Amino acid sequence: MAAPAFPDVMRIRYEGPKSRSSLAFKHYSPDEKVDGKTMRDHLRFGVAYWHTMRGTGGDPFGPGTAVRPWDDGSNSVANAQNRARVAFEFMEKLGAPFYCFHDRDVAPEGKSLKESNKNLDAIVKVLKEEQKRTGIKLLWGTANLFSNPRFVHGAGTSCNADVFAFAAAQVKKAMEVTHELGGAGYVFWGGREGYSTLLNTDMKRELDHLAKLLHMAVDYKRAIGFKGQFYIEPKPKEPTKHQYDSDAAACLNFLRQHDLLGHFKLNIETNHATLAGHTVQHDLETAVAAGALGSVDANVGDAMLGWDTDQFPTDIYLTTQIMLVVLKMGGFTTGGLNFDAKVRRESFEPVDLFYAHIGGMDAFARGLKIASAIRRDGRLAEFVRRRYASWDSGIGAEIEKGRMNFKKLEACMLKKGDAAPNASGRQEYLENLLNEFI
Ligand code: XUL
Ligand code: CO
Repeated sequence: MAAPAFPDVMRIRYEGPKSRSSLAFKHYSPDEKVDGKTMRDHLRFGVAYWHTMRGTGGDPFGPGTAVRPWDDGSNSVANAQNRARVAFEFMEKLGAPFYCFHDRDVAPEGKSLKESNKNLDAIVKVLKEEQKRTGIKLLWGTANLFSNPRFVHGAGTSCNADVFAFAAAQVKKAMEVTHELGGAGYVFWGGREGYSTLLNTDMKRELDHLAKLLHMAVDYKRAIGFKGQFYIEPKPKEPTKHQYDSDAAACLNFLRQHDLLGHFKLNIETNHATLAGHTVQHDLETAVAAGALGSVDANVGDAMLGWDTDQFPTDIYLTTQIMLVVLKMGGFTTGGLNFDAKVRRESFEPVDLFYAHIGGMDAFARGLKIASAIRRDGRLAEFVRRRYASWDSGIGAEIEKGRMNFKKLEACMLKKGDAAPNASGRQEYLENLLNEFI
């Protein structure tokens, strides 16, 4: 048994709002029930392996700053195996029930696909042992189809058919290991599936190819008996100028057009929605309306910066609004709240990883409790219900039932002379109402 990587950190416990300990939960009390379900089961927190275990703090202006004493800095399988054990020490001490990874986060890429697959198997063996030892589960797996230079023109949308084939092989393997580890889901994030200039791009052909890749994944899922949920994760920009999966609506349209909608749900990430010019609630609601909200990548951007800063969410207003949508849809089934977030470059010590996750978990615990209280109170839902009351009877109900047409509606209005007066939208009143609970 190796020496602990976080010797000074004990298991993070719930100490309540009065606690002054920085390494304790003030609000996340995993066994406490909210609306008949434990907070653990409501929130289904996941740790993102790529940020937490592989993030270095590097940026375009300077190298990484992160101090990670357990990491020997090499690309060896032994180092990756050790890192996997450290990941589980971290998650066990934190009390995170889930984690998520890309194939290339957990295992080094080899000189050939064969060697990469072998490396991955060697790490999956450790992940499996550690899952068994700790009870921590895999929320979702995915393949990194964007870092290696071969994916310079994309993966499923590459102009190079060989690259498409390589991507398919990589997804196949990543699906197999996700299945082997009992993953509850598998994510497809677009990576470099987009373009920088239309001058060199056959957009229709690229999109058709992407659909082909996803259909092959659906077929292979059936072939190996993988029962986890497939997700698409929308993002509008970064790394390419125009990402095909730019937002929830674009993803849903793509899935519908290519007859894939029944096989996929969406994994909505806060900072991706905001980069698309939406609030995260907008993209969550868009997904829910299509019966396709699967999971959430929990993070937040910076209002001052126009890129994917992947910060830990600490804003109670935000977490409340996310949890209002999640509760409205009846909670997560296969999905959860995966912290696709990283500590700042200036927060380079190992203990900062704990502070970051504790903050995110407490913020969501509060969001959950507040959202639940708002729902129990009922005034917000009642306001919205009443706002649409004209659709519950009379002309509105007839339209909804499909019993109306232009001629009948014209006759109605000719008789009535004008529409009934409108009522106030009461935005300020509703904002005050929300603040009563926050
Ligand atoms: C990139 C991003 C990815 C996906 C998984 O912005 O969010 O890490 O979550 O590939
Ligand atoms: Co993400």
